[in-house]
Amino acid sequence: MSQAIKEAVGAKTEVKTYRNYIGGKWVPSRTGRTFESTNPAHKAEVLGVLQQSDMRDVDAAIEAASKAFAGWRRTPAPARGEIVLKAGIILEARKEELARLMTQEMGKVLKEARGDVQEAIDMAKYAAGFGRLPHGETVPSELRHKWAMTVRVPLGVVACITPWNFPMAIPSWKILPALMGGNTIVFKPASDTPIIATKLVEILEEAGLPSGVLNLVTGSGSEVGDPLVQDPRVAGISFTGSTAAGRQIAELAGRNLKRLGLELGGKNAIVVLDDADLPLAVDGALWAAFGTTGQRCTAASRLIVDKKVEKDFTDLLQERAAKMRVGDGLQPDTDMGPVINEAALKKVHEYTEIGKKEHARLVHGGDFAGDQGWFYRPTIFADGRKDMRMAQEEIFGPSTLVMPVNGLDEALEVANSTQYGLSMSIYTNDLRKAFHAMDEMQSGLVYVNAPTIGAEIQLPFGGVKNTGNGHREAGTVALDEFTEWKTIYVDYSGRLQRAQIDTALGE
Ligand code: UN1
Repeated sequence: MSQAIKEAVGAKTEVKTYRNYIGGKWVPSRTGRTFESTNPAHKAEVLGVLQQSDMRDVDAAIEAASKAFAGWRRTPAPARGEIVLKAGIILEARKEELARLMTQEMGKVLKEARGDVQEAIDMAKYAAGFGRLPHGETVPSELRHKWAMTVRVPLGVVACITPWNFPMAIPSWKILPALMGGNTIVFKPASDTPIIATKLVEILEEAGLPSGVLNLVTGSGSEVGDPLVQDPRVAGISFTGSTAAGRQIAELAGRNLKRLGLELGGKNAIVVLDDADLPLAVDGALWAAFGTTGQRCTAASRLIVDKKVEKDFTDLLQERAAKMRVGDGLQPDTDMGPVINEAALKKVHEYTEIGKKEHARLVHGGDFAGDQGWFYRPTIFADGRKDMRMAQEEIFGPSTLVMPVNGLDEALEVANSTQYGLSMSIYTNDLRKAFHAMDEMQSGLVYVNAPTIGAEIQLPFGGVKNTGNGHREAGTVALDEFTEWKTIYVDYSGRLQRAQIDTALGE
């Protein structure tokens, strides 16, 4: 029964309280304080009560993770993989239930929530296989009777700090490879989506993860995140969120020379050349700008279009946006759900005001869409220029800017004109232009004739410039963020052999 129906029939609503998971036990916070998780499509609907933790809970979680480390590090990687695979199988069996919960807690439409859970299932199946892959190299030594090789070793206790926009997929990109690398974890999920994060932890527990290997602490960035990243017992941090928060974490982590993987903001662009398949480009732009209500770090908030086709493109896009239904993502006819919370709604609208002041031309939307939830209309501005704030700053909502250009060179120059570099795409049927763009686009992901969103887990994910710090998640390199290399030499000659000095040619 939905909250609305319960209220209508006067039924008493039972709201579940969720706890932290520390050392294999579900425990309340030492603060005695709690916070609520609500449904962004029905502001009044409380989905659950969560622990408002502080540094004491963080301390207990780090302690538990530190204690569990020796046992987990020594657990053979194939055995670690069995647990991760089992978690994937449980996720698969519970996909629909988890997707529905995700739509309620995060707001994305149901088919996208299914995709989010699917991304975690894919990651579990993929990461489980790491347990049986080579984890180093053997390399010839310069000297006789000597072996040289490398092995991956875990970092130790790692902190996984995750955002609300992919509340199942992104934690799985971090937690599962970190586990496969032999690390133990303190997981701090975003406070907008703590229930779905709790479900992921429950599933890993059910799959057989030993006590203390994964610990969950819910609460704010200042009370949980800050002490977590500053604690000297935490060897590595993996964070996805805003560039401002990432910069702060990097400063704190830098003082202690911690391993740090950052996945930060984006201002992604779709380039549409005059020879492009225009309806295809419009399909892509609509999906990349308004899918997940524009709340993907890969969302296309800039549409850089050749002047020769810009009017047709914009008209078509406007027509399509006008048909989009905004509402509760559980309703099958909803095309776009709410934004995550009131602050996000205000921010999106603030950028509408900024766009108008900067004389961008409002083509569609620019207004709220009902007050039951945090709804905003799909918003399109045109006549964009690269010096506009709308063209430079991440909005993280359903707002996009059409930017007219003359030809490929100007398109690429505009595309590369921000501090970010996560995802870019080009629509063209000219092979030479496509390859030129692939070479020149300053971004971690490049798509040809496809939108900026929709990365697959078997390839590396991450960005350049201020989008990150050089790390990549997922793909064959997923373990790089969570392991160190150990180089081992074994000399069985029985005598002192000096590298670079003794020649191996003689006996
Ligand atoms: C994000 O928005 O932070 O490529 C991740 C995509 C998704 C992941 C997005 N697979 O759009």
